[in-house]
Amino acid sequence: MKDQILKIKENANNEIKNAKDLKELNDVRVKYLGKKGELTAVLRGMGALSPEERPIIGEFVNEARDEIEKLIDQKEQELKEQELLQKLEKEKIDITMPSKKIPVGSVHPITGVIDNIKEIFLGLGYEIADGPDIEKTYYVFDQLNTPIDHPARDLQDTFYINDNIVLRSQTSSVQIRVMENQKPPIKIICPGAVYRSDSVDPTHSPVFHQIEGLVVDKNITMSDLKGTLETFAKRCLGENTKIRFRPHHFPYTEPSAEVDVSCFVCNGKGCRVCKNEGWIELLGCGMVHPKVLENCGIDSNIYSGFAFGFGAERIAMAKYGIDDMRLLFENDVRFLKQF
Ligand code: 2NM
Repeated sequence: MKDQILKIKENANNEIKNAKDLKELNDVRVKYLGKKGELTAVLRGMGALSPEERPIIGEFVNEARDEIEKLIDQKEQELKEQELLQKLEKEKIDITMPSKKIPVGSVHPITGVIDNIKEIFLGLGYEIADGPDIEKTYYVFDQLNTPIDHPARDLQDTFYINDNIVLRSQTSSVQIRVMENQKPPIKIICPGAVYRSDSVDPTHSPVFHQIEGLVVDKNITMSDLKGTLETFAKRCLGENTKIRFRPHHFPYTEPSAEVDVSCFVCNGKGCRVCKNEGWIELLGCGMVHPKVLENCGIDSNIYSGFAFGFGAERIAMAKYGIDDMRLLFENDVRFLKQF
């Protein structure tokens, strides 16, 4: 019987050694140590032995069993390590390979222009004010000294929600709200979308973006307005930029003016961008009408102010030489990725 056990051990040993993977090793385990395994069969056959032989053979079987178990455990360890190494080898990544490029967008030219303008005015000590796009006619017209029969209130120019509510046609409504709620000194800019019932063409869009500025304090004069706009024009369009004022009329400012800037493309000589004028119309401005100040509860004998407004699209078009405003709204990536 001892010989039989030795033979089993030897066979088990060989098969363990030759097991190529964990599955084969497990088959060996079952074959020798399992319930129906060869060593178990030997134990079962021990009933036929004499009482003297039984403990001796029993111990011999147990030793063989321990040995086989130990060998299987060792082999299992080896195979596991081997498999791990193979797995690591197979999954190795080359961290020096160039990465896949993740496409990222770019800032829209209008957003870029507005950000740039905000930065310039923040640098001059202004705060940024915000307000609703859907606005009461009270803030868009009445408070701005725009009487009920004024052409700006025309159904043809303004999108009416009802008699008293419109899509704002300018961001001055935000400035009225600030003047009603805040005592001077006031120094703000109001960037935002505005809406006018225009048909789409190269220079018009029913939605565009405005930046309006307002300063109210004691002793604010037209020279403050001129200095501010000159500084702004230079920082926005280049240090060589000149500005000129032309008289104009707005109901909410007196006096009022339109401001042109010297063409920053040709320096005033005349080119495609300025249509050979040498000058580009940039913005409207003026000294806030005393009636507007009084409407907001600001004493016009103590305080005065200036205000100005311009379109972001106009600036973007001039700055980047864009000749059709529609390009700014179509959002064709082939256009947008140039900025
Ligand atoms: C412009 C032109 C001129 C303006 C006036 C006011 C307010 F609220 F103070 F009356 N805000 N903005 C103004 C003045 C806007 O845009 C072309």
